[in-house]
Amino acid sequence: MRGEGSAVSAIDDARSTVRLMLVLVSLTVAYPAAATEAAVTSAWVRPTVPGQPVGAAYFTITSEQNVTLTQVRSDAAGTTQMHNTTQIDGVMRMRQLDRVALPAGKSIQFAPGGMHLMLHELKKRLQLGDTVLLDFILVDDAGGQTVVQAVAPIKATPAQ
Ligand SMILES: [Cu+2]
Repeated sequence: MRGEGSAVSAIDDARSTVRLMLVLVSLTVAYPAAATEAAVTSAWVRPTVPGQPVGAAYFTITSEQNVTLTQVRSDAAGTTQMHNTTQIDGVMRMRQLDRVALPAGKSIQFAPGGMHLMLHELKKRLQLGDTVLLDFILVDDAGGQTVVQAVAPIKATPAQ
């Protein structure tokens, strides 16, 4: 009987664990209500010449919370990669970044010569005067995801 009793309470425990998990799941689903506030400024994209398969985008992003930038998608590109330009033994190299930390309140710059977004599998030629959409995927410490969208004009230089 004793064994039976503990088996029953084990089932009860399992049930309450499931119930607790369901509560946690609904909290996670409800989480986007407390979305991350982030601002993207000075976004721009380099024009491409006909046949050029790869483009580059630049921007400044500032988040009000500590978040991680895990991806930037674009309507103009099949795939994208965040890169950093580094100089090793006098040779410029590009290194892919899986994630970029955005500490609260700190402006993080993607600019020529440093971090940049590579636009691969371009769907069209990037022409001066057109715009490109960029979707920034931000993940907070609790795993909550926010997407911030920015419109990036196609320009030859950022000041133009
Ligand atoms: Cu690159």
